[in-house]
Amino acid sequence: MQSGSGAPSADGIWHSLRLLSHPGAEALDVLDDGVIVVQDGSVAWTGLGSDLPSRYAALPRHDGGGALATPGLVDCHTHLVYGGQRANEFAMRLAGASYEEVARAGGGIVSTVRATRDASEDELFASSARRLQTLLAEGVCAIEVKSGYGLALEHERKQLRVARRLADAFGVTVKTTFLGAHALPPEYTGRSAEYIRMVCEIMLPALAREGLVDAVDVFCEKIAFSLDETEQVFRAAQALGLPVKLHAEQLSDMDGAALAARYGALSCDHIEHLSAKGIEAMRQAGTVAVLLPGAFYTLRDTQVPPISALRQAGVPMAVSTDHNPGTSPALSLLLMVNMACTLFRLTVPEAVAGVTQHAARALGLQHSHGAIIVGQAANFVLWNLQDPAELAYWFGQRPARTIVRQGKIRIIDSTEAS
Ligand code: DI6
Ligand code: FE
Repeated sequence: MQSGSGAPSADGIWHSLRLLSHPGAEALDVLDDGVIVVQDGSVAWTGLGSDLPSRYAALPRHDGGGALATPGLVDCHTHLVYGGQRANEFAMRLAGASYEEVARAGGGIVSTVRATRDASEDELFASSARRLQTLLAEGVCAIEVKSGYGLALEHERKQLRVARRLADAFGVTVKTTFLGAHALPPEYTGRSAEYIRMVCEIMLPALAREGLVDAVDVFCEKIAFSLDETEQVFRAAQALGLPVKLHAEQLSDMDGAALAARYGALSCDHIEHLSAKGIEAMRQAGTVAVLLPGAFYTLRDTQVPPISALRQAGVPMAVSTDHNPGTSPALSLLLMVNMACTLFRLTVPEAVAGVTQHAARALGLQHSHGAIIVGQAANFVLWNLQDPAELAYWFGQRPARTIVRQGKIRIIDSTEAS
């Protein structure tokens, strides 16, 4: 695995590809004899080999050998930067405790807050970098990273700074999301209103001023923040010109999705308990539904998100790891693709669009990521797979053969490199 600076340039003609340049939720249309031309790290041209314009003829050639090629994957919901781990809670849940019970017993998010506050920025960078590398090796080229385990200005800043450093160090697109309203920190017990005021008036404006915030999220839930508190945070985000997203209707229907849609949310995430009203509001607002099967699986949830209603309404569905130490210690986006099909009954094209085009849209990156787009930085993956359905079918494989990220060649599977 190569990090940011030293990786070789991907410039040249990538030919003999079976090219899936724009994964659509309806069908995965593969172009045989596909070509991607990369110049100065960007996609200069893409299409059929027989149509390749002669002006590119002198560029170096990279033989795809008939490999399936897709856009780089996008993991649009993660809590990647945190201290410690919570394997003890896994055992508690196996013994019968619910997520809410674990949280009420002083575990849960707040225990990760302690470990995150105790960690230095460099320690957080080192532990997050290891996790990021695992995701990147599978073909992730853009990732969202949330704060929300600091819950105090200096510690939220530390998390977001680590996210920015990861982007530079690994040459990967990172979108940062401020999730100061993730849980009530222990020092604010019984003073939720005061904490939210601090989030809106102090933390968010300061971090936004420092250029650390690309979007704002809230955990709207009975064990977290109310609808009213959520709206206060959204208003503060709006005043700063920042887009919002929401952890909505994961454990109960809080009517959060409709509120988020009113604020033009990029996405509503989890949404197991999403109502018909919420779906209609999301449809009207163009809000993406982000499905998180890793959390559903870990919590042994039984309430499946309303997939067929979302499909019928034409709400774009994305799929993500929700990587976090409590409810989704998942470091494989392709496993989430498989689970989205098996547990949520997504079709294969829906699940693949869910980690490419629709995931990009959930981050406001649809004009640069999630498809192979002329004029944008080259982010694509060549796979050791025949059929695009294999992206959803296998689990536990590392099928990426070659990864081009930000115009550079990041890995070449040693069995394929010659
Ligand atoms: N929903 C989740 O699934 C995670 N955060 C959230 O708002 C859980 C975070 C944790 O348990 O640490
Ligand atoms: Fe989450």
